Amino acid sequence: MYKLYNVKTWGSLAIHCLLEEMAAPYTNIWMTPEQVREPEFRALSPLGMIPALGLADGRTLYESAAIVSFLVAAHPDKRMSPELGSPDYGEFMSLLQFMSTEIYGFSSFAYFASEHVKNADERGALKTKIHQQIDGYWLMIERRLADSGPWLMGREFSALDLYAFMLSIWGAPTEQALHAKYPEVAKLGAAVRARPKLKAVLESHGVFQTGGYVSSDLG
Ligand SMILES: N[C@@H](CCC(=O)N[C@@H](CS)C(=O)NCC(=O)O)C(=O)O
Repeated sequence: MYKLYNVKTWGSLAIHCLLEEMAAPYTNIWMTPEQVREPEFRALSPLGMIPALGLADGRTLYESAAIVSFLVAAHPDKRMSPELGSPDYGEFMSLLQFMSTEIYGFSSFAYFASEHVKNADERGALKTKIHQQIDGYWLMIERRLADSGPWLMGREFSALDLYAFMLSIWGAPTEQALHAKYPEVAKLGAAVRARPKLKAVLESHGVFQTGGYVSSDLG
């Protein structure tokens, strides 16, 4: 039985969706942002970040891409990735790492921009630059979906689509603005929301409807 350390709309959303899609046994542990920042949580997961996944033997995994990679490999019968070790799996891993390092990484950098600058003007300039970078990454995803969709791995739905969906709800300035610019990304979002196993999870995070995510970013 896994333990999912979960904060509504945070990086645990994709893992929460994946566990539900796979019908894997897990205990869901809702946390507040304040609890995540307590030393007790850091004792469990040294990164002190969400998502974290507790394993049956007491260890805790962190880093969203690593958790996704672990889960798809631990439950290959659920077919949430291409066959392990196949060329398609290599491509799956490239996309997963790209989304995690570049889109998630830069999104976090934008979120915490005020920690890296001296004043509001600098913060605005930094965020503009970061969002231009992220926009280029969404263009890559849009083109891939247009060329070989409807899913990121073509005709086969996979964990990548859940991960991309999570990133898209954080779209800047809003999810709707991202959809207006990238119609294939909008279609992916609608297709993920239409998956019967995900309705309750998405409702529990308040993101079953487009635009349900409300950023606590200071701007
Ligand atoms: N590289 C990490 C990033 C995780 C991350 O940035 N998580 C954020 C929430 S989306 C977090 O836990 N922030 C801690 C905080 O705000 O105190 C991953 O992919 O898991």
